Amino acid sequence: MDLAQSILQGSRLALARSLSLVENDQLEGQLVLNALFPHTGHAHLIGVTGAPGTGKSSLVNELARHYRQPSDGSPPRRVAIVAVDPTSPFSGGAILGDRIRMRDLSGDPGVFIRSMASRGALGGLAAATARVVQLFDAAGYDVILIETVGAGQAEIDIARLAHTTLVIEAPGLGDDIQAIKAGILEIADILVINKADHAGVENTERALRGMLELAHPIRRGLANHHSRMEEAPTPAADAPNSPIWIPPIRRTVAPENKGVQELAAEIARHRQHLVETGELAERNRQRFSAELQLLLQETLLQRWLSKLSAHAYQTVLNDLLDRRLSPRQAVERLLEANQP
Ligand SMILES: Nc1nc2c(ncn2[C@@H]2O[C@H](COP(=O)(O)OP(=O)(O)OP(=O)(O)O)[C@@H](O)[C@H]2O)c(=O)[nH]1
Ligand SMILES: [Mg+2]
Repeated sequence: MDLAQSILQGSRLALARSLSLVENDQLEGQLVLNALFPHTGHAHLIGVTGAPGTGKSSLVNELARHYRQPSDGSPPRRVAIVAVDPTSPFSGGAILGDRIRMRDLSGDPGVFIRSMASRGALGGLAAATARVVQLFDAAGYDVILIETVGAGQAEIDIARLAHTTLVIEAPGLGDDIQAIKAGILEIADILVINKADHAGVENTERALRGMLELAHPIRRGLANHHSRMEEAPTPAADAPNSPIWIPPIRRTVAPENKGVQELAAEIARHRQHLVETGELAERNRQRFSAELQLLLQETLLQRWLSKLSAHAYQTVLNDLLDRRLSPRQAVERLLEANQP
């Protein structure tokens, strides 16, 4: 039986093997993904990002436990956890730490934990994460939690992958305006103040609200409207299918499992919002369109370059260096010399 079939039948071994093939974009991995693609599109992708040490792994751990044993009587869901560290290749320690904290989940056949470390280009890491997530989706994992550390472009790329993005802050970090990156707030669907047992929660929440208003002026308008209308029932922004989602702020204490159930409810509410407003379909459309264009570019370029002689390229490059051709003219020259 081939790898794809084995994965569909629930083989963890086949999944683990394919994850490596897919992560490294090997031909065999591409074939597995091709075969499994019709089985994707069911999972809820949840991104968890924020500064180092804010408690992302602890929260991911608690959320996973929640989905495995829902306290609201809903059936348990299969959970995949993808821990991505784009910051450095020297992150073995942090990832090992995650593994240890997540040990209590590791005996559960309904949970699969995968760590991914930085390898070369950051764009490459986001693409590799996308492929790994696709594989988990096809393998029948209902919830895929993607943890990323840091606050750079890589997080934003990875967050684009997720349906629901949680940005985790902690008191003492969050009340320093410097520490709150507007860029990261813009990708937040839900803001979480973890370590709410620490002093300074109020300050952090106030700072976050302030930053949210700066980051989302339209939302601020609605939020102001909302607060002025406090007495009036059901302001527009609170309606379940309002087209505008105002990122809620939630407090948690991960090691005590405080606020986790409420956070999970907020995540479910966001998912429902995406479905009801048609935003989920629209996001999928945009994502696939971007992926299609990227692949098309890569493939066409590779194909075209493979027909170009090294000599022709060097000649034009020299003309460019000697300022006989501008970069644009150089491209035109190459296109003339190497008609598709
Ligand atoms: N007091 C308190 N400590 C917490 C809380 N959540 C996590 N911690 C502790 O904070 C430390 C960091 O937690 P992690 O879950 O590893 O944080 P992280 O954001 O995943 O860290 P990196 O992946 O290294 O960025 C650990 O020692 C946790 O036990 C919390 O709500 N309250
Ligand atoms: Mg972590």
